[in-house]
Amino acid sequence: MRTDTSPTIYRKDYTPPAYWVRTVEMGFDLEPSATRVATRMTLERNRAGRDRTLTLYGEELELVQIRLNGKALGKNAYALKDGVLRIADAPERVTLEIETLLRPDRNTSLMGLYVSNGNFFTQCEAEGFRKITYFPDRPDVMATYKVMLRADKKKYPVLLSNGNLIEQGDLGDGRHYALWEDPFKKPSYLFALVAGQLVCQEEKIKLKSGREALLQVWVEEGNLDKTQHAMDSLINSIRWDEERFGLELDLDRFMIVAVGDFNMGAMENKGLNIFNTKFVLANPRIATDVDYGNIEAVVGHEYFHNWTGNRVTCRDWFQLSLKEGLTVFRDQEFSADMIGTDSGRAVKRIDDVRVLRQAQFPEDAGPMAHPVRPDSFVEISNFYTVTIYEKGAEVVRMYQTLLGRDGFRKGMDLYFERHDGQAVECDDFRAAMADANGRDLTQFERWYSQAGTPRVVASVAHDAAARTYAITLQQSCPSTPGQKTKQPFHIPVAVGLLGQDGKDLPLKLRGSDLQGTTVVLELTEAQQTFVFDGVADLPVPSLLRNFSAPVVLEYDYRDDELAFLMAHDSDPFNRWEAGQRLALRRLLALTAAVRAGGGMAVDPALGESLRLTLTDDALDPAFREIALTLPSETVIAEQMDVIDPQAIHQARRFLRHALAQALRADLVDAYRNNQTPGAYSPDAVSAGKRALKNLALSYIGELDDAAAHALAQTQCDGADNMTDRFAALAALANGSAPGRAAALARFYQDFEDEPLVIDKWFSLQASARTTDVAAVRKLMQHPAFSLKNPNRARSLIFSFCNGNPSQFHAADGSGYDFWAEQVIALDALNPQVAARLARSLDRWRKYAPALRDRMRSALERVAAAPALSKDTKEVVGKSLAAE
Ligand code: B3K
Ligand code: ZN
Repeated sequence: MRTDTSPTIYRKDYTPPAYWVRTVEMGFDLEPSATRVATRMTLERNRAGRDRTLTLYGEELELVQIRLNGKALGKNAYALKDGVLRIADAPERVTLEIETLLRPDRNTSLMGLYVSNGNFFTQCEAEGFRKITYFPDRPDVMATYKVMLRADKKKYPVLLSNGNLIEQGDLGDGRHYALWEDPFKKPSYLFALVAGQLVCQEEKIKLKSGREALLQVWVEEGNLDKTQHAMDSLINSIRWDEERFGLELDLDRFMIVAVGDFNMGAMENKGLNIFNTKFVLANPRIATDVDYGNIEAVVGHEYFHNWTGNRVTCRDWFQLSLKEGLTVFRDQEFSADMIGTDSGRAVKRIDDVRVLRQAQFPEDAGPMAHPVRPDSFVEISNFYTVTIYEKGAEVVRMYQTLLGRDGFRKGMDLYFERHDGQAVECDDFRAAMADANGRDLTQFERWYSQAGTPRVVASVAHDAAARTYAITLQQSCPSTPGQKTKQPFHIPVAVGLLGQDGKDLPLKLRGSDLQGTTVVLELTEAQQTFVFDGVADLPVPSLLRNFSAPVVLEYDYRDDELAFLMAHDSDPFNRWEAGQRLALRRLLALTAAVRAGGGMAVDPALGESLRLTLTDDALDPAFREIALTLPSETVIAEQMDVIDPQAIHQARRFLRHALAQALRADLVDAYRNNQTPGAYSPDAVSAGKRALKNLALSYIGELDDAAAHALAQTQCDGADNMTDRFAALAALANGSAPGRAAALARFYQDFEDEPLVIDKWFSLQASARTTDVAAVRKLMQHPAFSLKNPNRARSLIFSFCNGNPSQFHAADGSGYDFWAEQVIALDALNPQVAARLARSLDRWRKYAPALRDRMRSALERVAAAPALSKDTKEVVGKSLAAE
């Protein structure tokens, strides 16, 4: 139901439900154009409250009938307005029977029950269950479910829902049924059903307690050669949660189902996880090393939700990060442990921090900035953000940094001891961490309530005579919408000191018994000084080791100090960080030079430091790759008061070209020395070698000469795996090689039947340097393009708007016109996806006036579009409003 003024929902207005739902029984007669849903639920008045109004939510439903305690309710017996159905003065115990009629075939929003490639799927988080039946669709209402599915047996041979299969059989009329029961009570957002033509890979495993569990990965026919990695990842996830957190799978049966039309990555429905095919299907032919890593992470993430999210869930949607931040932290740790080595863990950490800086820092500085636990929203779907997920994970990580691994585990144990089977708040998690460790974490609450990225400015003073070294830390946090001033945060700042020989000094922090070569300083005031004793010679400080807090750490390093840290820091994160600081400095200077119309030049120092890293065989190839990757255009943009996308692009390209020239021989060596002959394996060591080899290829590609073209062409023609083939195609696509067009065409032909690879094909072209708006419009005419499929829309439109800044921000504003058109077109089909795209202009106020004005017009055009969803309206409204 669309109304003109969508209300803002406030956290402070939370009230417990007037009624609890105890049991839910549902019967589905599945037909694409008319699915009948009969629901019977038993409810009990909440004794804690005085409200006697039964409140149910429903959207886009045809209500066939509603019966209360056996009696049909006439239209006067309830009030139905704006998607809320209220029954006043209901009795203490209620049995409610509701029949609704749905049109899954017309459901393009992909929320509720929908059809994808002829099969039925559901998506209920956050508020999709109300598109299936009228229900108290809120996460604090938990019930047990029994679900009967009936459908044509030929068209829908497989019928799945949550929990255990109780019974199945024929109905005699060409239809069949399956009855499922979920023994665990759950909120409605974890309900799921799947019906259709699917096949599965299955495996039985023994759990730690000795119980047996059946694991299944369901896919469309023809995809069974792509499920092994997902299955392996699931088994590894189960083992890891048993080991690291003592948490066992609580079901006899655990299913993963892949679907090609899906709004996000995957969904943790109890016992029946539904996944975007992108995060299930893999074999060497179609998936890259990055895909393999993502699948492992997402399979882990959804599995880990079984405890953090499902067994203990959220009281209300403001607490979303309670399950998401915690579960992202858990999947990050899982992926790191799967690599196993210290340097592998560091590469994973760097990857995660890159995502944070690339996406979350800009969000925290823009119009949609919100605390990890927001205070208000219009549409909850807009709050599945990098702040809730990635910053939320950083907040959880800080507990571990402050309390240690064992202390963190104690906190987790207490959390489950107290709250298993409950719907709780972020504060409950913090209390468990504090109480289990006897720590006062009151101030730590500000990480949940205050938005914005804190800045920590460090300064140092060395007294050679007194042999002391003092580090002063000052913190501040910029204003964000609705939050002008901020209170100091409780920030763990891990530091080390490097002696002149490059080795860590043993640390003696005054007033503390902390020992070792890295100590965690706890910054709790606006300004604090920490003194180290016994420091005779001037050290180089290594600050915020392993990125111990999600802050911007400013310290006035000299170039030679950064080069020193790059070469010697024992903390691999900061070793990488030093290189990034140095490169960012050069990139900003070059950007300024472009803007001033002057010539660009780079001093050789950066190249020499990078050469040392590139050729240091003691370093893992994966680390060298990440160290040689320059800060992205978005990261550079965030450092500027006024963003000039063309200048940034030119500067970055110039630096890449200059480095390619300076390091050519070493890059060619790296290319040769990091081949991975033999059968493809996605393990971290092989993947690291491929990453470094392909980074070398991409740098060499900057030279755009015959030798570079030949190298890419040979790799493209001979590759036996997608990682190498795609890297080579990218190198060709970004240059002027004669074989460019033919390579793109052949790639399409070879993978025409693999939708996930065709997504890559679109995405590669969308972000190629020479692709302008006109070229994207042309690609939209390609028969394989469809706006309705979220993966496809993202692969072309999002990749262009978010991944090709210099073309998207064309001076004539054509990119913005295109953006507005696509947001409006998508909004009519799928508001969630449209609202994501709407965020591409978040930072419009930071651009030069000519671009800024054009962006504002485009935003206004979208805001004024008729029948706009509340999703998109909230995003563009906030963008235009914030100052
Ligand atoms: N919990 C789901 C996200 C649902 C998003 C709904 N708009 C996936 C996840 O975080 O695991
Ligand atoms: Zn999640």
